This record gives sequence, structure tokens and C-alpha cells, in this order.
Amino acid sequence: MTQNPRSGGQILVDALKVHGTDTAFGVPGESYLDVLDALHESGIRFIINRQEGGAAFMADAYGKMTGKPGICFVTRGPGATNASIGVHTAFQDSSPMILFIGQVGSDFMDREAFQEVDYRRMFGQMAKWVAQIDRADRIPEYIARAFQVATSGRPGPVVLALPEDMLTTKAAVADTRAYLPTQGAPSAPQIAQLRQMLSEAKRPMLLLGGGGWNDKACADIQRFAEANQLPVGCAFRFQDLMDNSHPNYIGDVGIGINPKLAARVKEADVLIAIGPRLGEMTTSGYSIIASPVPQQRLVHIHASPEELGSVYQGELMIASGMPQAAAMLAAMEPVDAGAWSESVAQARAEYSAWQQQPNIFKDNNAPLNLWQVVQELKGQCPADTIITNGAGNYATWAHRYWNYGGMRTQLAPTSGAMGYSVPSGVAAKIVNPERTVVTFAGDGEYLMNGQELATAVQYKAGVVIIVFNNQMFGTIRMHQEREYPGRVSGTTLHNPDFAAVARAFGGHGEAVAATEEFGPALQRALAFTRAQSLPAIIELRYDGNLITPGATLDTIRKQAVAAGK
Ligand SMILES: Cc1ncc(C[n+]2csc(CCOP(=O)(O)OP(=O)(O)O)c2C)c(N)n1
Ligand SMILES: [Mg+2]
Repeated sequence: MTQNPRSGGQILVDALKVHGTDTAFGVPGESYLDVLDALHESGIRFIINRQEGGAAFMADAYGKMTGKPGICFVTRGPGATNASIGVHTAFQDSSPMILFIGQVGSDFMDREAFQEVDYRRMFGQMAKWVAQIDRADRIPEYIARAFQVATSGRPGPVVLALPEDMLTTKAAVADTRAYLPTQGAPSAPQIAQLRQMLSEAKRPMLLLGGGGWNDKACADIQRFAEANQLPVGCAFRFQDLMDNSHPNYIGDVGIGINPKLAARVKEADVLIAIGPRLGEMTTSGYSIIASPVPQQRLVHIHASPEELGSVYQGELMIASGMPQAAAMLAAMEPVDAGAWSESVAQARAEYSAWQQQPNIFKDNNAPLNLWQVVQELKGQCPADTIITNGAGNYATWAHRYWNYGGMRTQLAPTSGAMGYSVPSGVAAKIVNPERTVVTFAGDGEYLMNGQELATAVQYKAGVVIIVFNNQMFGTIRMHQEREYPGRVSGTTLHNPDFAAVARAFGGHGEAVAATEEFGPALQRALAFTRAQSLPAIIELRYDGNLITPGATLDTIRKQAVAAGK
């Protein structure tokens, strides 16, 4: 097939269209003007962000929601360094993503020219693949490979640098075919072995997590759990892989885990982990599952053969995509679940008890009860509401007390990156304009990417943002009181009026300081976001002493002093 000569930028945008790209995120730069020109009238929606960190987080969220690579364009040096937090998050979260970076021209390269960075070295450990496209006639090949790598096996980020002169060079080159993500699948003998192990179990448990899931895979796993009456836990920040209202769902295996659930994981005789890496947060610091040889008979199913056996020596390790494994497990002949079927209801009751009002509110008579706030959200928001958050103690109120409605109702960084909440919330609303999206943000966390409120207004993303204002970097303060009681250092914040900030950006803003004010404020915020397709902030002003559901700062400090700290 002969092709008319096209510029590098045009070849690149045409390639994106071949692979089904409908949306891209980014911040412009003079380094990739030819791509910007090709995007003009391309049919691809280019969401312009206010900071590259926000753009890269949005691309990560897009990848999580759609399974297609989130596309992000940034400029060299400063743009790329800003975007790096999103690349790291996409790597840790196993989200498909492609970051394109405008690079200095080949005529100036390797002189540390203006804003020049060698991205292969910079992103070496953070991305699945980093490359620079030096010839316009090879763009289709590189783009096809980028999509292939980002989505195959364990999904993750790819970084491609685009030298400026390469983008303006014309080449006559044909487009490729659309990419075809490839995944492994369990073999029949592996499923037979899994079934055999399950049939020998007395206290089996299923643990779901990781990237690469879709609706069908979640539905298949639910059928497998039902047929074998298995209790199901979800790994840290993958709590939406099973509808939390399902009778077999027994809680999230993450930070601040229900001790009864931790005991169940620890004492399981056969643990079937489907998808999670079994990282530090999911294993309570490698304690509830021992490394390298777990005490449980571990079946570990993961998309990447490199992951399997690297931290945990499973008795059975299967390299498989999630849809492939889930389909085969759904079709597996069920085992006799007589030995454990009664314990599922018991585990579920423990989960329900864990979601009841914590004592700190009963004991403190706090004017603003954060547990009640979540109950109010449950009352007013639909079950398929998407909840987003970043890092900080405030996230506990979502993780522990909200019931996630299934795939994909949670967007939260397993990388623990602050600043994820607002961009992911805005991206969720852009991708799903018909869904309700509620973002949980800390007062520290909000201001790491709160500028993306402007993006929400520009693209009419009616997300409701709840800012938990405790006037501190609370998580760090909590650790501080535990290790250095009473010596507050570097964790106090003086904040703006967040509700006024929202109004200044063109949204709706209210501050709430008492429990009974929250319900009506939420009603107004939801009505505003739905009617106007614009964002709203509800700022919660509350007593910073209420640092976690389990303990106040005062208690933590007293315990530390008593322990001789
Ligand atoms: C980008 C980034 N910087 C720093 C940290 C370390 N860190 C974790 S939680 C936290 C404080 C979060 O404060 P805030 O958002 O106000 O939430 P709170 O804990 O007060 O509820 C910090 C500084 C991080 N996880 N990510
Ligand atoms: Mg805070």
C-alpha cells in the first residue's frame, strides 16, 4: 500500500486512531507543535490540563476505567518531570498508559540542550518500556508496540520521546493494524490442580486484586465464588472487583485491615490470590502472608510470569490474564464446600460489624461525625457511584465505610500518591458523564492537584469533591505522635477557604462543620453538579484529633509516652 507523505505528528495521531484512541490528556509545549496540529480536527478529544501531574493521573484513571492505554502528552524536561508521578502510579497500579514527551531536536541532542533529559534513564525503573522515536517512518511500529506492551501481560506505562525535528519530517509509510493485547491462560491441568487443592481445604479464601480486570471477568469470578461458597477479600485499593454488598464479600485486605479479616487470611489453609501482586499494603507488611514461603497453600494467579515466585513461592503459580483465568474458574466443576460454607456468613458478619460506627464518635460527641458523613453519602448516591481518593488518613472513611458497587467504582492509587483524588475524579466524570462521581480529598492532598478544578469547569465535569480539612498532613502527624509524641514538626497546615476556592473556579462550594449540615449540603452539591455539569466542593471542618476510626491523636500520643517514646 503506498501512502502520501505525512509529517511525523500526523503519522502519530493517525496511529493513535488506528488503535482506537478517543481521548488524550496533556499540557502543550512548543516541543510537539506538529502533534498538536495533527490533533486539530482529528476527532480525538484532547483534554488540556493545568499541570502534567494532573494530566498523567487522568491518563492512569482512564486506563483503569477502560482497559485501554490512557494517552498523555507533555513537553520535555519540566513537563516530563511533572508527569512522572503518574507514570510511577500507573506502574505500581498496573494501569495501561502511554506518555508521549516532546523531545529536543536531534540537531541539539546530547548537549544538555534546553530542557533536555534522557528519558530512558529517567524512567528506567518506572515504566514497562521507554524509547525514543528517531525516524518518522518507524512511528507506526513504535506506537503499535507501545499499545501492545502497555496492555499485554501485567499492564503498565510506556514512555515515548518524540524529537522535535522527527515530528516535522515527512515520511511515506503505511499504518499498522490495531493492537491485540495478549494474555496467558491457565492450562487444564493447572485448573485441575487448583480444584484438587480446593477440595482438600477446610478454610479456603479468595483474594482479588491487580490490573487487567473487566466486567465479564468480575462476573465470572463472582460465579466461581458463589458456586464454591468462597469468602472473597479484595487487595489494597482494588476493593471494587466484587460488589461489596454481595454476601460472599468479606472486606478489604489493605491498610488498617479488620483484625478479624487479617486473622482469616493468616489462618486460611488454601489462599487463592487472583491478580494481586501481594505487596506490602495487602500483606500487612508481609506478615499475614509470609515471604518467601507462605504458611497458606498459595495459588497465585498473576498476569506476569516475572511477578510469580519473585516474592512468594506459591504451591501453584499460574501466569494468566484475569478474563482468561476467571472464565476457566467460572466453568470449573464446583467442589463440595461443606467444610467451610457456614463460615462465609460469619466472615460477612465480621465485615458488617467492622462497618458500624466507631467508638471515637460515641466517646467524643464530635460536632461533625465522619462516619455519619459516609452513611449520608450511602443514602444519597447511587450504588454505581465512582469514589476516588489519593493518599491520607481521610481515605479510610471511604475504604472502610463505603460499599463499592463493583467494577470500576473505585479509583485510588496503590502507589499512595497524594494529588490523585481530584484528577481521577475529573477523569471519571469525563469518561462517565452519566455516573455520579464523588472525590474524597484531604486538605493537604487536595492542593497537590486542586488546580484541575479548572479542567473540571472547562470540560463540564460535575464531580462532587469532599475536602477533609483537619488542618494538617494528618497521616504524618499520626506517625509522628506514635514515634515522637508531642513533637509536632512539619505537619501543620494553614488552609484557604476551600468552598470559596470552588466558587472562584466557577463551581459550587460549601463548608460544613456539623453532622446535620452535611445531608442538605450534599443534596445541594449533587443537584448543582447534575444540573450544571460543573464541580462542587463540600469542605468538612472537623476536629483533627479524630485521626483514625480506631484511635484519636491524644490516645496515640499517650500510648507512645507510656511506651517510653
Ligand atoms: C506526593 C506525596 N507526597 C507526600 C506523601 C506522604 N504523605 C502521605 S499521607 C500525607 C498527608 C496527607 O494529608 P491530608 O491530605 O491532609 O490527609 P489527612 O492524612 O490529614 O487526612 C503525606 C504528606 C505522599 N504519600 N505522596
Ligand atoms: Mg489533612
